[in-house]
Amino acid sequence: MKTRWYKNAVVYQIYPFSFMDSDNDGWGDINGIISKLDYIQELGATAIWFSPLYKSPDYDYGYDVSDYKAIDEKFGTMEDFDRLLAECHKRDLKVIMDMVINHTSTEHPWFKEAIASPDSPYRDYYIIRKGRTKEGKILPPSNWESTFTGSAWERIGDSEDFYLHLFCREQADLNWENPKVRNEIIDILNFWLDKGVDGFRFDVFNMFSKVYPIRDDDSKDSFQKGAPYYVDGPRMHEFLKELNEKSFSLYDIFTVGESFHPSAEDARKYVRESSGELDAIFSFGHLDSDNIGGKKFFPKPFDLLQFKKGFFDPQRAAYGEGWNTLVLENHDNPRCVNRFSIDVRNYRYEAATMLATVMYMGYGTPFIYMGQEVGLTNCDFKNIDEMKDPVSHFVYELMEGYGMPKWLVFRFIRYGARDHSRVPIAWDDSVNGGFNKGHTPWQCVNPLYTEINVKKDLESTRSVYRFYQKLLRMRKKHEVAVWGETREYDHENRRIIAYSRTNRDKQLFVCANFSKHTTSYKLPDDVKKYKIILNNYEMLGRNGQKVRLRPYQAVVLRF
Ligand code: TEU
Repeated sequence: MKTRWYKNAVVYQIYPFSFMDSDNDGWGDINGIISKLDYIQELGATAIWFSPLYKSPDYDYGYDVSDYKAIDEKFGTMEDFDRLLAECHKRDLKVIMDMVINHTSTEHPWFKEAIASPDSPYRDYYIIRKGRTKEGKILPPSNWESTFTGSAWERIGDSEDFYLHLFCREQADLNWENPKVRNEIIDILNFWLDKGVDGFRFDVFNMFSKVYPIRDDDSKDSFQKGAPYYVDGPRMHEFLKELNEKSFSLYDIFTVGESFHPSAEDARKYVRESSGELDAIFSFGHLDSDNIGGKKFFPKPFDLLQFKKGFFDPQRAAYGEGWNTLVLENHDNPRCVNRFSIDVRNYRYEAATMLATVMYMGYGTPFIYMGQEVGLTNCDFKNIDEMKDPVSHFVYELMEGYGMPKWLVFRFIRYGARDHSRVPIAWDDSVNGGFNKGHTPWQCVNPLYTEINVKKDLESTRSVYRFYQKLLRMRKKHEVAVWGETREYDHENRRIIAYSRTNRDKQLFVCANFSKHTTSYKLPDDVKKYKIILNNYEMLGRNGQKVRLRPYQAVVLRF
């Protein structure tokens, strides 16, 4: 029976490499996570999503899985995991596993077998095609581009064959057309579900189905070459329905898919309860409001109207038919207080609490990325060598190849790098920010750790963590915050975001100033008599229907 518990849930995301290193070897680990579960529970989270804990050679830090049924040694053992699961459940924290099944590591035994011989039955587990010969040269089977730059095809040794990889060359795309592959995946999902995990986050799920036969992408406006042939492919809905029938529907779980630039129509179908596919997806439209064309490394001044569209559209699409997610940060994005043209130097607390209010009063399940709850900031990387994410390096090489000066390239990389959110969590001002006892961490610590850390935040009178607690408690208390319909007001306003949540006779109104200038805002006529139930400042300036919102001020009114 499906209770759909996820609708009332608050999910906390952990990137295990960098959360807590209990054995002082430089890597975060499962025992470290267990030692911090009370902290997560007290925040108000009710579920944890773990970025991959499986065995991996870490070309893409866990997102290249070489054994889906094993815990990677650096994180611990399967016994440690079982204990983690039990400790989470003891605290009423659900456990959501990351499932990276668009591709496997090239070190996965299936792939090794596949390339060992052209007659291997595993050959058809992957997407392997003959290259094209032109003027004596062997070229890739199509002009498709990898999300991580360059061709999406890698040649197998000196044969004429290539395999498809939409990410790193060490991440080979699985052939979902092959029913054996789908059965293997269902077996993996049910292995974890039988252990008692409570759900999955599916990595780039809307790339599972590709258009065949493989062909060149000749369109001029593709997000990246080939995307029309590997995003929202023709069998997507069918594949999800099959997983649902043979796995998800047999358990009371939450399934959330990370979508890659989905079409509005497909996005709606993926989450519609009557479709029987996924429970929710992540949409990142609002996070593209400070970059050019969805490309993270290319800055543009923050566009609040674009943020609003990306924030409200998925809520409207899901309301009444399916479910939505609310995301400000994850392991693929810089810290939110450093984005959206925010003056983080002067208003870190105000901006962190304003963003949380705007985001988590929306319709959908809140997702909070580790460290976000204390307003951690981007890392002041000094050079590219301090960055571990392969994407930062690929894009660096690409831009340098265009002849751009190194200092400029590095500025672009620093703007969008995934590394910012992947540095070890600063727990306090001791060595390595309390991440461990002094062993050099796999990734440098944010040099700001003595200034900005969890301990300091908890001790401060302006604690971001305490504000999050208040906000999440309020969400729990006012059911309308979970179930209410969202209605946007004054879309054209370039400083203020405003919306109501309504559920029968219960109504909330949220308004926030996204700028560092005090700004007046006239409340809608129906918001006449109200009570302030949340405010990230002590006071709210009022004059009749007008409110004066200070820099990054956000309020929630009950009316
Ligand atoms: O991300 C998919 C993805 O497309 C974005 O991460 C984005 O393309 C990337 O940040 C480049 O800017 C998922 C995972 O979240 C990510 O960590 C993995 O690297 C990727 O899939 C491949 O598994």
